[in-house]
Amino acid sequence: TDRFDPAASEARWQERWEASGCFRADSASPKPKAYVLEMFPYPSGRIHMGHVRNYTMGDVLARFRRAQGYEVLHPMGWDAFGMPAENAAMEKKVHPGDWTRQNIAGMRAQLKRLGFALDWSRELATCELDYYGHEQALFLDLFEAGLVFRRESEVNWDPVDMTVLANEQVIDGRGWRSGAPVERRKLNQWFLRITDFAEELLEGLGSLDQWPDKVRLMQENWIGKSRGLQFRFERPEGGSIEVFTTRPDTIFGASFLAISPGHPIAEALAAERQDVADFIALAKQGGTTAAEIETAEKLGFDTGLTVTHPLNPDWQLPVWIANFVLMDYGTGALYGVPGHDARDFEFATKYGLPITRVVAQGVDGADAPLSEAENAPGVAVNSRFLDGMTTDEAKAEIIRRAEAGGWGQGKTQYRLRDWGVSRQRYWGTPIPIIHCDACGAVPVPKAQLPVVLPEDVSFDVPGNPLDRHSTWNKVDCPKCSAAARRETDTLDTFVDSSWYFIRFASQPDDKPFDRAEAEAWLPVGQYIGGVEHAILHLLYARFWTRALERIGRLSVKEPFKGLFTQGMVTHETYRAGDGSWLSPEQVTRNGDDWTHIESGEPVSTGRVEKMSKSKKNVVDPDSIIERYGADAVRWFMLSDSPPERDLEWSIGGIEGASRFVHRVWRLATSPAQADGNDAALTRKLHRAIAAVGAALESLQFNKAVAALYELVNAVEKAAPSADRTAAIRTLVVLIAPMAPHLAEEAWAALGGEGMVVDQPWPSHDPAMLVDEEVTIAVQVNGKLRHTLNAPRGLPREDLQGLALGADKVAAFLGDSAPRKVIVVPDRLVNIVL
Ligand code: ANZ
Ligand code: ZN
Repeated sequence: TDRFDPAASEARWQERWEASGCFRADSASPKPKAYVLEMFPYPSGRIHMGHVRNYTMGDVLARFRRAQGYEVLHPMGWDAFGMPAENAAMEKKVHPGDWTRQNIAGMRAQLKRLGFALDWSRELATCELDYYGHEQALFLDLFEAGLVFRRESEVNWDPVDMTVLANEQVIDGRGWRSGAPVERRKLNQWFLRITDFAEELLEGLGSLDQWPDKVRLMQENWIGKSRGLQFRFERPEGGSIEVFTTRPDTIFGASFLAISPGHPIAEALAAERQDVADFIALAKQGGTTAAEIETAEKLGFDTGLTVTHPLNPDWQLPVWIANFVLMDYGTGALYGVPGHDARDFEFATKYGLPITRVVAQGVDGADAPLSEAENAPGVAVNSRFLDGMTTDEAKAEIIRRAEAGGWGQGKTQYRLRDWGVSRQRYWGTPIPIIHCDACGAVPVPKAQLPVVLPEDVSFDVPGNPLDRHSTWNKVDCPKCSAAARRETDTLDTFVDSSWYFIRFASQPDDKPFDRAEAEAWLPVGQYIGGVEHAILHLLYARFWTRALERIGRLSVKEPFKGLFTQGMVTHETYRAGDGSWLSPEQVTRNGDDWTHIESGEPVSTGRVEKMSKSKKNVVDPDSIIERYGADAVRWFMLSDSPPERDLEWSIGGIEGASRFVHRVWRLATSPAQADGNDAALTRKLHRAIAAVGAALESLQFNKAVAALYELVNAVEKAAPSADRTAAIRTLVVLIAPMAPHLAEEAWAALGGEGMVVDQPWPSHDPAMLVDEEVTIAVQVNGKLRHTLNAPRGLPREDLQGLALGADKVAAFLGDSAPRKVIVVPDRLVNIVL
């Protein structure tokens, strides 16, 4: 056995772990608990390197915690509902369920080949009845508690395919299949009242000290708390228009009023005037995401209406309808201040509306020209009684006057919107509601749950197959028994991922979770995933947990105690002469140049980018595992970069990792038995134990790897001794979280008892960490004249003797005896002449 054979060894140990049940989490265990979780994957088809990196990190931590004596919960499942399965159904004529379950089977096998320490007995898939049925029950709990409501809201509508589109199906404002410009359309949809939790979700961020600051900041911005003023502009013909502003200090810079195309005044006008109706239709084109609305070209329509400025009865402002004003934010209307708001500036420039400076960086800046909107705070100018006040003072002054004058009210506003959870799609959790003409929207009685998603659906025409199902959507009203209609919207898949970590912790058949069991594990101690989920998923999961807490189902407020967001796996990109992308397998290197294997043509190399199918710069984990083994892949994933940074995939890197695996194997199998001690090596071993432990504790996997490299170097160099043999055994335990198969095989080769996976984490002797030697500064009359090395803890008299005896010092002394010698042990000897 001089060569380690990953293929044979890995399969063997994976089977043994499975047979021993060692990764099963026992909720009733008296041991302290550790819940390690990586964001569960969407079963898109195959595991990619990003998954491998993410799950390897979690796995190392899970194995480390286990060795430390924790009862570890480290589960895996599938975020299995969602659009791609329906797209596959439309394109490949395969049922979304079949497509999804096949993908799960394939990806599960891939994960198993990587040897992850997962409790597969708790595996779940959100598309299965024993998950989404419980989700329906939770939805009804929230419904009863008043946290669910229905409201008209805008969706993306494809006018050619006659279907609602998900945001990701809108590409540059057009339907992904029809290519037709997307319109906004109003539909009745279900919402969760996340805005009720805005303040506590914001405050809760303060307690999440094991989260990256940047993620907390992103959530804070998303919640977007701001203090502002809501106030009325009176209309000369009677009535008024309410606006919300966060910059009341700019009130004298107002140039126009803008209302949303969905504003009641706009709709009333449209009912009478065709030109208004036409404009509104135009303004509603384009997607519904805030980002799209923000970047779309500004469009306006002058209604001819005017309003009166609240602080000057002689000042009339024109009322425009503008496409950038959202209906569901503030009051759906704003007053435009082009001098100090970028959107207003663009709008005013386009339509020739006045632009006035009302904020400057000093009172003498009142006349400085404006070449763009300046939104920085400063002092008020051109603003009558506000002139000279700071922005904050001026804000407070206007709010005070508005409240005193009864024309406005100071208001705290959150940018956070209620969470629209309705999706007009098939492959999702059916919303358990029944619509009755007489009784309205009636929740499905819990005894009638689950509402099972029908299997017999067709995807030959666009739209939601549930709408055109011949029987499924026809039901009797649970209240009055009249013929009624089932809700055909399904839940946003973010609902599915908002509580899967609870279901992992406890999965009884008859309810979503057992409270005591769930609380034994929660909160998740360490959550690991991509930063792309920094806002939505993490915020929704925090909300869902708090909602359950509020309705008395759980006493946990924050679901994820620690959060870690790992970097991406990147790879160089390659392009053929015609500009098309080439995959790494299609190219070969000669010297500094690359060629296309098939055509022999030269290839240009592009930037190092995240591995993605579109750029073809992906490396498939399977072929790499095949070639180098799982441990080498795991080792490489951990070694080259700090885990929060991007990791560039390279053949050199994986080959280096593979060589290392074999080096460790040779150490473990080289039978250099000998007696005798090696104090220096033992000292290095203890340092490595401490360093690896500290690195894993703080998720600095690359540092753990570096410490292990050092230790392996030291062991290789050391002469055979009993200490060396012992060091190799400990090394194997230290390496086990990262390269578990190698560790097991080596452990067995060393005659270790049982499996490495059951070995406790080694402890180090703190005394061994201290340097044996210290450097002593020798001063003569306070000036540094010499340094010498001495054993740590050498008594004063000995140090003094060493210093005085040194040749260099003797030269300074000459014949005279020192007047005084000051000794600071382990640090300094000062000789005063
Ligand atoms: C006047 C003003 C002057 C504004 C200025 C900004 C800068 P945040 O801070 O994100 O909460 N606004 C109000 N309602 C809106 C709506 N329904 N759709 C789009 N924009 C709307 O945004 C608050 C600001 O966004 C408000 O303050 C308002 O413009 C605009 F120098 O009022 B501001
Ligand atoms: Zn009824």
